[in-house]
Amino acid sequence: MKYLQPYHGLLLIGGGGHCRAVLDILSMLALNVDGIVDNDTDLHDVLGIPVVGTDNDIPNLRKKYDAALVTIGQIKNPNSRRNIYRLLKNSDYILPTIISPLAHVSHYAIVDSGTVVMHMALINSKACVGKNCIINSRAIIEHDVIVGNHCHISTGTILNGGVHVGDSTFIGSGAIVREGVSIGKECIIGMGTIIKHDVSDGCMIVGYHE
Ligand code: JB2
Repeated sequence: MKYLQPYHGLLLIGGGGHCRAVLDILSMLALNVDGIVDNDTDLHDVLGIPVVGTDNDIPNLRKKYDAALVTIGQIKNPNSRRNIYRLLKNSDYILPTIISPLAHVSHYAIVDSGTVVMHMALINSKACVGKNCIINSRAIIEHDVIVGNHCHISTGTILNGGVHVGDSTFIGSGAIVREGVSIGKECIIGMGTIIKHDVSDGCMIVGYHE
């Protein structure tokens, strides 16, 4: 089945591994991608989709493409994703919300624009996820969780009920956050970390946070 595409021309910004994973979701949704923007001028196509320019071309490409999505991944530094998101907004692109058909997003949850919810992720009732986030494969965002803008909740992470995550925070694969805990903005939580207590803005935590 082809979903109704509510815009003409979709660009993906960043043509690496994360982009290829997003392309898999878009193909399941039967949504066309019309071009990739990547700063690597040696990259000519991604899974058959042409690279049509670099970031310098983004404002001009708006004449041809209505919508765009940031598909640069994010491990330790949110800056590229955040800057490109702002450039896209300032250039007047539509930033769609993309939800894998293999994910479950509660009817009572909110997921904001430019965010991708990847295969097998769960976003439960009354959860709220901000703009330009990656909710990666098999992440669990439980009821009443709030995730800010520009966050990457990585593969298999568990955010239990009522957890708050500030803007631009990265939470690595398989991390588990106790219910009700608040994690500040611009934090880096390493892969597999168990978080039992609140974390202040800008902290990097790896291992076990008692
Ligand atoms: O500022 C940029 C920019 N920075 C890197 N603008 C544009 N337009 N493109 C940029 N890129 C491009 O993103 C690189 O040239 C490269 O093609 C791509 C990054 O690819 P890579 O495969 O190294 O990483 P990724 O960001 O797609 O994926 C990371 O994050 C995902 C969430 C990986 O760590 C994955 O394993 C992870 N699943």
